[in-house]
This record gives sequence, C-alpha cells and structure tokens, in this order.
Amino acid sequence: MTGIWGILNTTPDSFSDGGRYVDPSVAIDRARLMHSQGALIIDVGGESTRPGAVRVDPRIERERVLPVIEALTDAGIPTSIDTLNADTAAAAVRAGTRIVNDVSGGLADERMLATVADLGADIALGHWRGPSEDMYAHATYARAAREVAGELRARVEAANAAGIAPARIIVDPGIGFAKTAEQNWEVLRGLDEITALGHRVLVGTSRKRLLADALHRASGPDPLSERRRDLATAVTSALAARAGVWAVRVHDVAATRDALAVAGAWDGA
Ligand code: PMM
Repeated sequence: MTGIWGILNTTPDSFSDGGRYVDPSVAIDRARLMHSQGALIIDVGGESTRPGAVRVDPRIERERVLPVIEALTDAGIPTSIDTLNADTAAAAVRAGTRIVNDVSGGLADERMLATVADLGADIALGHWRGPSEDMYAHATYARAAREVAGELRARVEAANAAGIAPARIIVDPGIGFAKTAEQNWEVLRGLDEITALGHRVLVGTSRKRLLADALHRASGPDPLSERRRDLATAVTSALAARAGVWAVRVHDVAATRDALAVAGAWDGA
C-alpha cells in the first residue's frame, strides 16, 4: 500500500504554501491534521526549493524547523527533514527525525552523505542537476526516465560508499527539478525504470507546474485554484501507486488518501 508524506513548509516563500506555516504553533496544528488524515510522515522544510529560489542561511532554516520537529516528536508524529544542509539534517535527527530528505541526492552539501551515515538515519535521495536558481539550464534529456534512473543509481552508489546501508535509501525522481513539464510526464510514464533500482520510491507531484499545464490544456482560461491542483495531485498519486511507488509527497493528504483508497478498491486490495 502506497504511503503518504504530508508537506509542511515552514518557509515564507515556497511556491504554493509559502508563508502559511511560519508560526510554529500553526505549523504543528497543520501537521497534526495531516497525521490524523493518514500521513505516515510529516516532511518538514525550512528552505524553499521552488524554481528561482535563493538559498537561506542554515541557521534561519534550523530556527524554522527545529521547534516543529521537537513538538511533533513529543507528540509521537514521525517526521522527515527536507534540507540540503548536512548540519540541519544532523540537528533535525538529534531532535527526533528519522529520515533526511535531500532533493539534491547529497550533491548540494559534500558532507551530507557521511553525516547521514554517522547519524544512522534513512535518506531520500532526489534527482537533481543543480541549484534552483538555474535548474532549467540543465533540462536536456534524450530519454528522461532512463537518464534519471541512471543518475539516481550513481547517487545510491555514492551513499553506499559513504556508509549508508542500502535498506536505508529511498529514491525520488525529483519531479519539477531540472525538468520541463513534458520531461516530468516522461519520467512519470517511465517510473518502472526508477522502481527497478530496487529501493523504496518516493514521488512528489503536489501542485507542481506540470499539473497546471495539463489543467490549462483541459480548461483554457479557468482560474487555477488550489483545489484543482489538489484534485490533479490526487489523480497522479493514484497513478503513481499503480506504478508501484512506496510513498507520495502531498499538500492535501485527505484528497490523496481518498484517491489511494479508490485505486486500492479497483485493484481489489
Ligand atoms: N519537491 C519539493 C520539495 N521537496 N522532496 C522530495 N523528496 N520530492 C519532491 O518532489 C520535492 C521535495 C518542492 O515542492 P514544495 O515547494 O511543494 O515543497
């Protein structure tokens, strides 16, 4: 059964929920709600990775995420830390997080993989070709799914070499990172190339631009509400579940929970 990660961005500038969960008590309420709706993990982030985002001082990042992680750990709610910084990952694990979610697959901070190995935490390795400022400069692929799988395999090998056990590794094709909308769809169509790596697979499409493109094609100039993006995300979640992914990372946990339940009923699960 595909699991759900609930997104909690404690940032003022994330592309869809920026500014909403900067106040720790509001963030914690949001996390509790997502947990009660069926999220396995609350993915806490303190630095936006949206296209064009500028880097945040790691001390500010830690001030944003640590109070939330501590409170959720006390409440028995499992978390992951969405960070590019090894020091933030270490502080989060000391505060109770068990999974480090690094969208750069360990490339942004050369100390990340060794740090996670020392911490004994799990790691989600994302497919990444460069910082958000200019990631579209790297969006060239002949066969997107195959190349993404090959580059992820190299990150898995680097993680193993740093001392992270294979069972601790999750891979993520990095939807929206250095990929055009069409390349993202190509990767999703080829998810079997990613599941063939033999690790748990995490996929994040929630509210991303590829969905906006598909919705615009369907309805022309209708306004693109959050509700429509969440409904579209529920559909991609069900399709990703069908492709055998281990978990999907979403903003609207209840919509995806329902979509997965219906897809499961179709499959007789
Ligand atoms: N996408 C974003 C941030 N973190 N983590 C993983 N593992 N996979 C993703 O696709 C991913 C991520 C950017 O989206 P957001 O601003 O909605 O968090």
